[in-house]
Amino acid sequence: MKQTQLTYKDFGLADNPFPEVDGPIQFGGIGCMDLLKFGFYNGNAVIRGMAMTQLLPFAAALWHFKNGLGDMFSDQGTNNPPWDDGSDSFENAERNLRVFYYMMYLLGIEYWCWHDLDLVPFGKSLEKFHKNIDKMLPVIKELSDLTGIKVGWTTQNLFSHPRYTDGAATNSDMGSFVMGWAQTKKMLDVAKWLQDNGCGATHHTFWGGREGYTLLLATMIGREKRHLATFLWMAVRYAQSIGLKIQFQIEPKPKEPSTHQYDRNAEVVIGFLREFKLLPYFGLNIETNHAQLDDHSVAHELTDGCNKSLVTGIDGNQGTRGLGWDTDEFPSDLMICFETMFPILASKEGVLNGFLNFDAKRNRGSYAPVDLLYAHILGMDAMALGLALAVVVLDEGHLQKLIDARYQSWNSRQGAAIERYIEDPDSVDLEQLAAEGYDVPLELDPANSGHFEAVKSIVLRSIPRAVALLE
Ligand code: XUL
Ligand code: CO
Repeated sequence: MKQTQLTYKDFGLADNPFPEVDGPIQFGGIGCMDLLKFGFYNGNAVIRGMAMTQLLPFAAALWHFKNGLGDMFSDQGTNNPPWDDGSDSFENAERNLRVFYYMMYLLGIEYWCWHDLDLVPFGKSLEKFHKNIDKMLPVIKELSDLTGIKVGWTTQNLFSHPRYTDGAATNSDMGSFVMGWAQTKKMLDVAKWLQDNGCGATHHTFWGGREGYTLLLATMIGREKRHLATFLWMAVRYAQSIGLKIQFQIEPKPKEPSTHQYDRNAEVVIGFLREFKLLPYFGLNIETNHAQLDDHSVAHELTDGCNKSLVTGIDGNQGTRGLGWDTDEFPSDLMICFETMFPILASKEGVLNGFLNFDAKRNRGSYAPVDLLYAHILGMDAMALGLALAVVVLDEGHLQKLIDARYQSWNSRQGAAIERYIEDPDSVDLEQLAAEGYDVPLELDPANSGHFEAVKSIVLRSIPRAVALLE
């Protein structure tokens, strides 16, 4: 981040989009009640020897910045900010990007993520659309040079255009596959340009919202899955052919808008990638609300991915419990934020090698421009607290002691022999082991209890020390 203080004018804006603040958002101290300051996120804190920006590599989502805040019951949105004239013009798109950059600058967010369609409107043809993207790239460079804020990941929107009603890679109509490839290839070229011009774009995401089916009875599942794998192989080989080094990532989601999405969850994606020999080329971008839609927690998804060193990003948000659809709310639930950061910090890498993207929108009722600041401040505060809580729980060791005790029986010679069995069939005498099974006491040994409630108490009682870490 550049040191000298910038104003909205430096971003090429005629009017101040956020007159409520006169410079970058500051840390106001723990629990500070000035809501335009951070109350937990302390950009100067150093935890585990790492800067906050390394531990929490926040990214903002351009699509939600521009989200009109309509919903399935009303196309009429509530978000009509003064800088947006509602037109499909290039100038309007550019002004939005400039305000977006200014917003990130104020918040101290160092990365952003975008679909092709977020940047400029599609317009009348794919050709014109791509020309407009090219026209905007120098603006990205200007703003990136001004602020140091870089693109985290790029992606392509293969779910909004009517052409993609039945998916892109998995469409029954090959024309949609081909058009989807044109959009994808273009975004890989764009990523190459951004990289070559010092604007970031180290990651590229595939979220297949309609890569699944609506009506199973009308669908050739096997053929569609193979088409999806083909599409991904095309991206891998094309990137290689243009010398683009980029971390590809799949963002799983079980459904919505499709009835069933082929990239259902981490486990399913890992199996799919393995089947089509794509595993070396892809990571996982795990989204909290998607995990919830799969009736799982974000911790489950991240733990699955982290165990295989496959997590390359997080879309940090949350849903409304029990609602059943993707509400993409800014994270505010401390336990969810703890569950997000815990598997990352507990992993072999110990840090997220990717972006913590706020794939989150304001509530329909929060339509003031300043709510963009409140919303990101909320998410950053919540994640900082979740991070600190994960650090305390991990580093103090109380949890590990209980877990070690729980599994202690496996530390015997016999436990080690059984654990070796897959690789070494001679390590277990199957007859002998079954004979010993007759001698296993039928009563449970209290020494082996999981003490699950005590485990939860450890987390709760770590909160005060977590708060202190952020001071
Ligand atoms: C939709 C979603 C997408 C992806 C990018 O649920 O999460 O915005 O993050 O395509
Ligand atoms: Co997402």
